[in-house]
Amino acid sequence: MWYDLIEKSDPEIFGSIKKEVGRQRNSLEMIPSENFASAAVLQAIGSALTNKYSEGYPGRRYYGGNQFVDEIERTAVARAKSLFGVPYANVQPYSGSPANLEVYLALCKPGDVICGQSLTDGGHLTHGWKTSVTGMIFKSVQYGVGDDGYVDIEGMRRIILKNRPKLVWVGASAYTRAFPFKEVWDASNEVGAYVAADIAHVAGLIVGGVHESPVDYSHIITTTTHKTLRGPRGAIIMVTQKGLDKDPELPEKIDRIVFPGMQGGPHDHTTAGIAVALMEASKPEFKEYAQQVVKNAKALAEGLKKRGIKLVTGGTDNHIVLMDLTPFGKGKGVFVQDALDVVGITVNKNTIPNEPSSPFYPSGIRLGTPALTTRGMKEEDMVAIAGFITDVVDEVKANELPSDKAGRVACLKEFKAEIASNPRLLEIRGRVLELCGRFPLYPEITA
Ligand code: DSN
Repeated sequence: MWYDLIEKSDPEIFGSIKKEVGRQRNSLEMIPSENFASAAVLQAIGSALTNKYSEGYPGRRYYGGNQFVDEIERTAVARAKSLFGVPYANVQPYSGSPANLEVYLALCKPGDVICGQSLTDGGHLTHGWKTSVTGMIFKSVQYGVGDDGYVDIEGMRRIILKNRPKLVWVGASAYTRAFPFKEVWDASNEVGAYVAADIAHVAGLIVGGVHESPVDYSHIITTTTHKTLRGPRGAIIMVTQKGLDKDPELPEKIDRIVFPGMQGGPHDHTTAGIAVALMEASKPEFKEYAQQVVKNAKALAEGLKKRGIKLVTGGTDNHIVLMDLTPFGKGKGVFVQDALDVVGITVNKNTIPNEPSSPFYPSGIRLGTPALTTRGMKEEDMVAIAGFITDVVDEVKANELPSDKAGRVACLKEFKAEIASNPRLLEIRGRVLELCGRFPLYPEITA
C-alpha cells in the first residue's frame, strides 16, 4: 500500500487523500488542463529530493551536496531540448504563471507594450489580462476571435502593427483550433517583437505530432508540464534557434531572471518528475496517446452536436471542446457544471466568445479528453459520455439566473440542494460509475 505510513502517522490527511483518489477513480475528469501523471512520476515527486536546496544551475550551485541533483537537472534539460527540438531549456520555473512572468521580466520593462489573446476569447490570464499583474505593469493590447470563434487574423495583425508591442504571446487555454503560430510570427516580425509561444495546453499534442510545433515561429516557448504532457505540476522555458539568432543572450537572460531574479531553490523532486515524464513522452506509445486524445475530442464533439449541442467553432482540432449553451439562455454554464458534478463528470464553466453573461456566470462549458484518454477510453466511450452530458443539460437547462446578486446566490444554493437528490441525475451517476469501473485508475495505489 502506498500511503501506509501517512495512514499511521496522520489519519486525518490520509483520509482526505484516500477520498480524493476515490473521487479521481469514480468520476470522469474532463477539465482539459488536467491529466493523470504515471505512478512513476508520482514516485519521483514523492522522493527525498524534496529535502534539497540547489540554488543555481548544474555545476554552479550555491550549496554543497548537489552532485545527484545536477545529474537529474542535466537529464531533464537534455530531454526537454531533444523532445521539443530547441537549443536551450530551463526546467526550474515553479509553474506556468511564474514561467510566463519570467519571460516578461527577461525581455521587457514595466510600461512596455505587450500583446496576447484576450482571456474572454480563450486566452490566458498571464498574456496581459487586466486582473493579472502582466496586465497591470505592462501596457497590454489584446487580440481575439471573430464571430466564427477562430482567431481574427486580420484584427490581430492590425493590433500588432498599430501598437508595436515588444513581446507578443501566441497560445490559449480555451481555444479549440490550431494556434496561428505562423500568422502571429509574421505580424510580430514586421514590428521586431519577440514572440513567445505558450504551449501549456498542447505540449503533449505537439510531441505526439498532432499539433504544429512553434519551433520555427517563436523566439521563446513556455509550457507547463502537467497538462497534455502528463508530468508533475511544473514548467519549462525554452529558447528556439530563432530566439538565439535574434538575441544570443536570451538563455543567460532567462537563467538569471528565473534564479536569482524571481525564484529561490528549484523544486528538485519536481525536476525529477519532469525528467521521468519527458522520458515517457519520448516513447512511441505517447504518440499513440496524443493521437487518441484528438480522436476522442472529435468523437465527443460529434456526439454532442448530434444531440443538438452548439459548439464554439463547430468542433475541435485539439483536446478541447467548448459548449455554447446560449441557445438555452444566458449564464447556463453554472447550472450545468453543478449538475455534471452530481453525476461525477468534472468540467469547468467557461466564457464563450461574445459572452452575453459574465465570467462567474458564463454561458459555456469547457470539456477535455486528455485525462479520460490516459485511462484508456476510446471514441465509443466519448459518444456514451456525450449522451450523459446532453441528458444532464436537458435536465437543468430550464433553470434561470436571477438578475440581482443576492437572488443568484440564493437561487444557486437552492438549485444545489435540489440536484443532490434528483432521480434522473442519480440514474446517470450510476451509468458514469459503471463506465469508470471499466477503466481502473492507479492499480498501483491500494489505498
Ligand atoms: N488553469 C489552466 C487551465 O485550466 O487552462 C491554465 O493555467
